[in-house]
Amino acid sequence: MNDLKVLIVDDDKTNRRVLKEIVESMALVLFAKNGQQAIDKSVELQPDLILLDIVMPDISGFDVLNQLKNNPKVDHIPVVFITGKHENEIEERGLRMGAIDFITKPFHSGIVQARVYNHLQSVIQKKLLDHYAYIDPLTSIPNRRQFNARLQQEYLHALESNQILTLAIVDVDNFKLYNDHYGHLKGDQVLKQVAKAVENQMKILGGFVARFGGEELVILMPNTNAIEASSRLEEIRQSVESLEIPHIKNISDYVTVSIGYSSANILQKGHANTIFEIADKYLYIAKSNGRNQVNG
Ligand code: GH3
Ligand code: MG
Ligand code: MG
Ligand code: MG
Repeated sequence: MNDLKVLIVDDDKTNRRVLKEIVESMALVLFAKNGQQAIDKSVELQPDLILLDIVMPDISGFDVLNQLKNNPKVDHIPVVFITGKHENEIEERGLRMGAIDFITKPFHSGIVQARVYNHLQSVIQKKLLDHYAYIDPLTSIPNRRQFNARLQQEYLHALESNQILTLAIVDVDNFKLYNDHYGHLKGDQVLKQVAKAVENQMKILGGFVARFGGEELVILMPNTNAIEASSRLEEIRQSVESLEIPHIKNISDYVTVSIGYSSANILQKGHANTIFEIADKYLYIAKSNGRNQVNG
């Protein structure tokens, strides 16, 4: 639980200190002294829960919540109002705006601690669900669901900024023969090693990698043209072969991959799926031309 972060937003120093004492056994405590700081720190530090005062000298807590709910980077972060305001209308307004709880001052420390604890339990559950929803269980890299979301995001970004987006499909060569000869459990180990190698290379080269399904990985490289893509993907291809995983049924002595890619100036294209289809076509050509190669 120690990797949880709670942002305490209050213009009053004493309030900040009292809340810190309540929260610090459960999470790392971050502070904001005013509304603008609350917004900036939420975006920058991505807290797991925000305890938000309402009356502050610059922006009110309501306006802070409104801005958080209108920013996709932070709209998911649960917010609890902690305030001296007691009117039912104000509590109703806060909850209707999307706050998950409303605590009035003066408060009882034990009750606040129990409430924060319960909210943090929900955060932990959600993180677990997100992990199951978006991470491939075999390779521990992002899965196809996460890739689909990322593709839409990168496609829109490329469109707005008039940049070239490269999409590549990486497919293990003669993998059915590998399984037939070495067994599926050994095959699983190979997929893990290949995924890790490609992911490590992408960390260096810049880009996003996911398991698309089966023995296929998919790569997104924002702001990358065909020439840059070609040399980076060649490095990826080599990094897999240089793992030197024996594969006596392959065209090389080792496990290899074929890669098809498409570097699209997608302003001219209608749909994100088009660049996937083009990459797939080049992958097919890489296979027909003898495998263990990059084609785009
Ligand atoms: P090519 O070089 O043309 O890509 O041939 P290939 O044998 O790799 O391609 P094919 O599509 O015929 O077979 C893919 C194989 O990948 C078949 C399937 O058993 C294997 N595979 C898919 N997912 C997994 C997995 O999670 N674990 C293991 N061990 N094998 C898998
Ligand atoms: Mg205040
Ligand atoms: Mg395949
Ligand atoms: Mg294959």
